Order: sequence, then C-alpha cells, then structure tokens
Amino acid sequence: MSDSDEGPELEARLAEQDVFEPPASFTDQANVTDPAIYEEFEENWPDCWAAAADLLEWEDSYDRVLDDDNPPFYEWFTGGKLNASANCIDRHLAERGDEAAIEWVGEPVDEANRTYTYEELHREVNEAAAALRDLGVGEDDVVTLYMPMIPELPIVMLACARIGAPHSVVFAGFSADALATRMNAADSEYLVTCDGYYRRGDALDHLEKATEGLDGVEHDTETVVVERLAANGDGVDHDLGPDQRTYDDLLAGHEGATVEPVSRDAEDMLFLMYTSGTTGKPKGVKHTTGGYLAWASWTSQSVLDVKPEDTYFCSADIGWITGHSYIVYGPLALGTTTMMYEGAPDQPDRDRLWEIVEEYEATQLYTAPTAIRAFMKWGEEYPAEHDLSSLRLLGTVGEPINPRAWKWYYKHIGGEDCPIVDTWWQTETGGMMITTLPGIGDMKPGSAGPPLPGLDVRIVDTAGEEIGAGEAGYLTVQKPWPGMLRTLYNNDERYIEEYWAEYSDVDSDDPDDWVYFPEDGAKIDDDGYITVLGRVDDVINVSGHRLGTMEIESAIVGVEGVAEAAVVGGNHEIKGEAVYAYVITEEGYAETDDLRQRIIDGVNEAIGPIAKPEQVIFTPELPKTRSGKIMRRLLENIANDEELGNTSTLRNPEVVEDIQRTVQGD
Ligand code: 6R9
Repeated sequence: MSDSDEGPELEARLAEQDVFEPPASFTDQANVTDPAIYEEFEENWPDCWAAAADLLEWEDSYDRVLDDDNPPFYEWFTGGKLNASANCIDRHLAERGDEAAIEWVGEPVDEANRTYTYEELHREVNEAAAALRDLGVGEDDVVTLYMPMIPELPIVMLACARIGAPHSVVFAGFSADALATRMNAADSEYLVTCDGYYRRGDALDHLEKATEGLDGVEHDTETVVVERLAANGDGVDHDLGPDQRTYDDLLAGHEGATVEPVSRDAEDMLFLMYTSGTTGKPKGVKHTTGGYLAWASWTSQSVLDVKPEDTYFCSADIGWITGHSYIVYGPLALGTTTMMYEGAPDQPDRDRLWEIVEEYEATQLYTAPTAIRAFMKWGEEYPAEHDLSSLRLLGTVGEPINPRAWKWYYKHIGGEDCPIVDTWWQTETGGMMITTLPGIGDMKPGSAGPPLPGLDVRIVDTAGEEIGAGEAGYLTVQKPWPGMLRTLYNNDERYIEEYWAEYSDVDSDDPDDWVYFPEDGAKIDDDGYITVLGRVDDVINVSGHRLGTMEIESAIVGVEGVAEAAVVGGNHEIKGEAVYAYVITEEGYAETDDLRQRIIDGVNEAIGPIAKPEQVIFTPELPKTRSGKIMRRLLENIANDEELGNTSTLRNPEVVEDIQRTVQGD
C-alpha cells in the first residue's frame, strides 16, 4: 500500500490528531488502572488469559489455557466445562435476582418498555429452553433467529445456549434470500422469527419475508413466530402452516418449567454468525462457549468498564456481532443491566437517544461513528436538552472515526468528562482487539489505540515483514487469542484460505509460522497507536455494516437488462461508505430510470435495504486491466471525485474519462 492510495479524508484524520488524557474522575474508579498489565500479560502469555477465564463460572475447570498443537485450529481452556446461559443468568440470581438484567425500550409508537430482572430472565429463558427442547431441538442443532430488537431475541439466544443448541442470528433487515442462504448453509431446521415489528411508527410485516425465505430452504423446518404486532392488536394477516406455531403456543404448558443447563465443553460451539467476505458466499463464523464468553466478558470489564451496578447502553442491533458480544453475552456474564432499544434514533425526535440516556441514567454508551456523524449533523441542541451526566464512558465501533466526529462526541455527549474507547475488532475476533484501556491510555482521536494486553498485533508489508512507524501496511495478529473464531462452519479449508494463507507457512505445525490476517490496512505511530485505514479486500463498510461487493454485484447482474456490474464504496458523509454501482446494460435495454429502480429493488430483495446503491451509474464499459480485471481503485476514485490513479495499465483508458463525465454530470 503506498501513500498515494489514501484519500484526503485519511490525511485529514491523521493531521488533526491530538492527545487527550483520560479524565481523573474516570481513572479513579476504573476497573483496570495499572499500566503494568501490558508487560505482565506479555511475559505471562498465554497463561495471562486465565484472567479472562476466571471471570466465568466453570463446572469443570480447564486443563490447558491454550492448545496450539494443530495451528491454526487453536483450542482454549480445553477440558473445561461450562454453560453460557448459567454464566449469564443463574450465577447472578443469589445477589442480583431482583436487579434489572435487560431494560428494553420499545418503539415509541406503543410505549412498550419492559424490564426483566435476572429472576424474570431466568424464568423466561428456562421456559423457552424447555419448549424448544419439546419441539425437538437437541444439543448441537443450529437454531436460526430472524428477529429485530425485541426481548425474545436475547431470551431465545440464551435458551439455545442453555440446551447446547448453537444459534445463528440473521439480521432482521436482511432479505428472504439472505435468510434462506444462511439456513441452508448451516443446515438449520429451526427458525424463530416474528410476525412483524415497528419501524418509525409503522408496523412492518416480517413474517412475509420469513415465509418467502423458508420457500428457499432445502430441508424441512419447524418455525416459531413471536407475535410482536398481534400482541398489540396490530397483527398482520398470517396463516401458519403445519410446521409453524406462535411463540405463545410453543410456551403453553411450560409455565414455570426449569431446564438444567447443559454442560458444554469449552470448545463446543456457542453460535454461528454469517458475515460478508470476498466471494459472494457469506462465511459462517464459528464461536465457542469458553473462549468467546471469556473474551466478551474480559473486554466488557476492561474496556467498557462494566460494573454490576451499571446501566450499560449499546445501541447496536443484536443481529450483528456487536450486539452478541456487547449487548447480550459480555454484559450479562458480568451481571450488569444491559439496555436494548428497538426504535430509530430520530423517532419521535432527534433527541431520542439522549432522552433514553437521561431517563435510564445510562452509564456507558457504545455506538458507531455513522450514528455520531448523524447526531453531529442534527446539531448539538438535541443532546443539550438532556442531562447526560450519568454517562461515564463512551465507545465507538464498526469503522474508523474521523477526529471531528470524535471531538464532537467527546464534548457534546461526554461533557469532556468521559473517556472514549475506539474499538477495532471483527465478527471473527469475537470481541475487541485494538483500543485504549480507558483508565490508562491517552486517547488520540482517529487512532484506535494500542492492541489490548496479551495481543501480538503487527503492521506488515506485502511480504509479511514488519514495517516502521508512519508507513501504511497490513494489520496482522501474530498470536492466537481466546475469542478468535475457530473455523468457518463446515469449511476448514476456506478458514485457512481467508484468514491465514496470506502470511503463514501453511505446511508448518509451528504456531509461530501462523499469522492471522483480518484484511484491514493500518498504520502504527511511535507510541504504538494503530490507525486503521479500512478494508483491503472487496468488502465495503456502509454505516458500520460489512457488505461484500461480490454479493451486491451478483444481485445486480440478476436483474433483467443488466450485462455486467462493478460495485465499489464511495465516501459518504454519514454512512462512511456508500454503495456505487457501475452498470453495463444488455443489448436492447436502455439506460432508464426504470432500470435503475429495478437494480435498486433487486439489491434490496437479494440482501436488504442497507446494501441499496446510493448511485447507479450506467457505462458502456468498465475500466479493465489487460488481463481483464476490473480496476476498482479507479472506480472508487471516480465515486469520490478524486484524482485518478495510474491508468496506463488499462486496456481501455478512454472509458475512465467517459465514466467520470457521466458521474459529474449526474
Ligand atoms: C465489530 C465489527 C469488521 C470490520 C473491520 C474493520 C471495521 C470495526 C473499527 C473498524 C476502524 C474501528 N472496523 N471497528 N475500523 N476502526 N474501531 O464491526 O465487526 O461487522 O465484522 O466488521 O469493520 O474494517 O475489519 P464486523
């Protein structure tokens, strides 16, 4: 990666860099305060990770912290036995049974807020676990959950964990096709979904989408439907088939049932999560019971500073990894109160989040740069109307944050009194990897910070050689960590290919020869702070959501009238990146607004609204190298209105200017 590859936005990000010390009011009470932790963990690796395992309750303690006999198929805490739902619920009952486990804030339209104490959560999860078991769900059966931010989502996740059935949550905004692909890939015979939900005041039919998805599932399935709308008298019409029943019917007869938590091996799968990759097929990331839960708990405690008496608020959706690790598993394992918000941040007004923070006296807020940029655009008067003094710490995740947004967040939300943790991590890492420890490290807006203690992160060049401060290179993780994915579901080969092959000696069984490559570019400074530059593969990041360009392209070429398509990410003020689609029409099809709309609809249908192109640009040709590869870099330059990179290796250089004129004329 050369400097000329970076956009002006990044340069601005680096140039503006300042240093902020963590506020004394915070450091005085932080969970982690001793800077010696970095050295201690390094010297003590891998045994240092007993610190994470010690946060959990084990039925049988483990024999080995790390088993690295067969890299990259690492195992953590082997021989240990535990249950995730018992760790997230049962062990808190004695001391915190009456305290809130989940504060659910429903869409404002029906003001349906609900509080679940640990006792109540215990009851709900047990009943659901008993009912699922009666339905036939056995240990290791994958249960697919396709639900928005309603309490039944974490309840059913924990019920699955209780009976040892891995869950696979599909984001509710994903399409019917996306649901079918994931259910087929996981061979999942159980689906828990809902009739519909509210979005910006409107009742949306979700079951129609779920049913359409089921049509594409290759095997028989049992379906359970939570009646989010019907319970409010807002039901959408639905006739349930013979293999379908409502959640209430499923639970009937299980009132007060209890289910002994199934004893799981540390390495047993806790869940699967599908995420976008370079090829069109989503990757089924496998996470385990011991290592993942330890990682989610340890990072929640050290980085988010979670304490049992907190009211911790993460505004992500549970359908993404952030919600799994930092709404459900991490916070509940620590016995705190975790919040769930169903609605949109501007409903009924643009101060909705601040109203919630004030009302619930939230102590942490963990959100995404895209949200912060939107708040910034709406104006500081919205947070100013509310008392946000309960907040102690702020966090961001999902994409790089520009210093201007960072400073706005620091000042207008944190009142210059809360540290900000800018946390770099991925679905595959299970939890946070690069961030400051809020009670210790100085903060540099735009830079995530140093790797967490015990992690060996290095920036390397294409040959895998470590490079010096200030130069752009590739992010790598050179030693395993407990929260890491164990494989891609049923596809060990692809696991190696996607994450290890680039910088490892794949024939070696020496763990030192294995290097994890997250496919992000990065820079490191003299203090060891890492600035993440973004993906270096064909993945774009729209509002913190990972989308594969290939997936979007294959949806577009599926539209009648389209011959070829290339999708790139262009800069976007709020979303970070937006989808730009360059499209060549088929003979006999005109470049019309109607076709443009059909393309947008096609993407919506195949993937979901988040993947909809911001712009569809018709072009007679795509810029290609002599070997026939599309030069995406140039298409990105055009989308970003940047100077074009080198065009001399193109087979058809003239086409670039034509496209540029079309875009500028738009
Ligand atoms: C948790 C999550 C992972 C990709 C990752 C990177 C980007 C996430 C970031 C960040 C810069 C941060 N990313 N956090 N980039 N700074 N603090 O987002 O998981 O959906 O799998 O996305 O997101 O590019 O590789 P996931």
